[in-house]
Amino acid sequence: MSKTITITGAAGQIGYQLAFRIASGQLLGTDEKINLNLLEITPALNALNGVAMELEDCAFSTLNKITVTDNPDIAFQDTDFSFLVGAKPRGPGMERSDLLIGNAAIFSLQGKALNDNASRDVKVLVVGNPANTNALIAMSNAPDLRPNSFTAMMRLDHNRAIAQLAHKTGVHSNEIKQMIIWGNHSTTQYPDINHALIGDQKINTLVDHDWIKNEFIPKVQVRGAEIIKARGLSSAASAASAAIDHMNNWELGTAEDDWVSMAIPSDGSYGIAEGIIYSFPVTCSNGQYEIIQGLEIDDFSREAMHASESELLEEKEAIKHLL
Ligand code: NAX
Repeated sequence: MSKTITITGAAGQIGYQLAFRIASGQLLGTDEKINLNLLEITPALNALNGVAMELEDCAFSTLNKITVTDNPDIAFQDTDFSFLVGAKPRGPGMERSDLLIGNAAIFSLQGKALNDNASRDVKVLVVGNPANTNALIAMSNAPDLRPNSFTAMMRLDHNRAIAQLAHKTGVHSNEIKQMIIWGNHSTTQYPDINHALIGDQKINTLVDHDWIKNEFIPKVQVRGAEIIKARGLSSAASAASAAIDHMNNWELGTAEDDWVSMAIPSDGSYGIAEGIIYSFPVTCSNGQYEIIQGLEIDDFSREAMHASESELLEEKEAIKHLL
């Protein structure tokens, strides 16, 4: 048996990291053979051919076949897992609404191509920004696929939050469980540690509220900008790693005593409006995700969760003609 995995924007920074890790078996394990479909825009095909040559040169035992294309219908043919990474970058002087509309065109086209060509059980992860609204557009253009096949990436934010908490409390990141990022992959996201644990101890009893509010939350929200300042380029290897974590947990399950943050179609849980792709804490098993229910939400959290919801509703309003 083999699985078909699509990466869009595969000649870009994140794509370049992702392709090699997936091809080497880090997504599905080394027993699964992989057909890799790599999509790019036409001017980047030459660079993409170079990526394909390097993939061949790795002689990975897990890599069955590589397809290089600028045609979404070919890229999504029978795809089981799709990483939608390629997106229009924000250029100088570009307004947020221009970015939304520029990307809406890409993601409506790719949504249609998924609808027409993908496996009916496809799992789609949108990484390209604005990721949540791009996922909504792709989902809306794929009426024959299940809406819950469409997700957007919050896992980098989730992992960043765990790393900051590990640093602060002096434990290994493995020991931190039940972190949550609510909302949009933007600076309105709400990193919520009210339920996070080290062993059976609540982390919010170990750190003070001022640190959470004035240092931790802003640090996680603007970590992407901090990386750009240091590296001169946006996060790429960490983003690819998070994308693999997201898809791996979705397909193969989350740890028994933990949950992860995934942006998924809201079902109204926690009073969040339906019809947006919003990040919730979820567990995964048997290839499905399920929202953790019944968490107590304090006033501070409620306000932060609604601010991010409002932003997503505004983004949706800006592209509603494409839904
Ligand atoms: P790059 O600019 O290095 O690569 C993007 C690639 O996508 C380019 O090679 C480009 O030719 C290609 N592309 C553009 N339009 C395409 C289309 N219609 N079909 C196929 N390919 C297309 O960007 P990179 O650093 O790889 O980042 C990719 C996206 O991830 C960006 O939108 C970025 O903002 C977003 N990110 C999202 C994150 C998240 O947590 N959700 C974190 C990391 C990252 O910033």
